[in-house]
Amino acid sequence: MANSKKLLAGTTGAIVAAASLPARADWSLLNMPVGVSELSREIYGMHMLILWICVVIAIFTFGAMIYAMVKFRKSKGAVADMSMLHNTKLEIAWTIVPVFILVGMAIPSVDKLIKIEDTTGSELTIKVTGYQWFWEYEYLGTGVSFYSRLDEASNEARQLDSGLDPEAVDHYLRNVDNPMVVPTGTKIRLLLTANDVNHAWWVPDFGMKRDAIPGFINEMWISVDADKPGTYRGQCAELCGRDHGFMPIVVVAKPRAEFDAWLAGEQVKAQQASTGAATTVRVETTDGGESVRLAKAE
Ligand SMILES: [Cu+2]
Repeated sequence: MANSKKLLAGTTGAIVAAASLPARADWSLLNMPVGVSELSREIYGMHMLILWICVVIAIFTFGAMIYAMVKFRKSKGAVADMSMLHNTKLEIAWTIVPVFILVGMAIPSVDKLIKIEDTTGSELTIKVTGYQWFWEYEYLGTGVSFYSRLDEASNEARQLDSGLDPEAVDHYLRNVDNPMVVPTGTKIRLLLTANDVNHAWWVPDFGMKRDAIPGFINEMWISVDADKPGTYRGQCAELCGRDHGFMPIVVVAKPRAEFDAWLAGEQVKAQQASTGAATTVRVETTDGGESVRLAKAE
């Protein structure tokens, strides 16, 4: 009797503790974010629809199972009903019903998959290359490209025996030196590849994650809502080596006009860098071929 009282007290304590959790925990972290694009909202909606279908199925099947185990237990003298064995009608029913459920789930998800793959109508293409352990963003056709690495403050604080408090670093391990900049309200195609090992480009607020594989070009597209400019953060999502955890992704979404001004500024910088630092010279090689070298401008 004392034992069952202890058990009751323990269980009650656990329930009370669990009930007080919402005050402390951020429950939104348990789920994927709704995101900031039409595509991310659709993916979220699909995810919730499937989740609730699974919840209903789970309640129904576990409910039936628990009910049967309690109601027809041996100690109550229950005897197996053999008419349920090899019951053709029942077997057809429990084959057909799941087929309908699965087809019902497949139709809306195929619709989303087609949308995810459809990069037509994109106004800007950015080639994203993963390296051990940073990213390169190349705005195709504009001459603008740059590397994006872990920011200096995080990098210093992460060193062993740095003596620095990571808690004091703004967006510790989630900040970069040069963020990717995109215009809002614009469909942007991303071409993903890698230069060494597999990486994966993932920004949860865009609802999308895709592998960056050496020798392959993967496509995806993003489009940030016109009314949601801001800074969105992500990470490499493919275990890519020692510093996998130190190659974050930061995307700054700016209104179109601001983005155009930023891009024009970057183009000027790129032009100055290419004319000021080096010029390309072609050199005849002894076997009749040609090699390209960079030489310092005079
Ligand atoms: Cu990586």
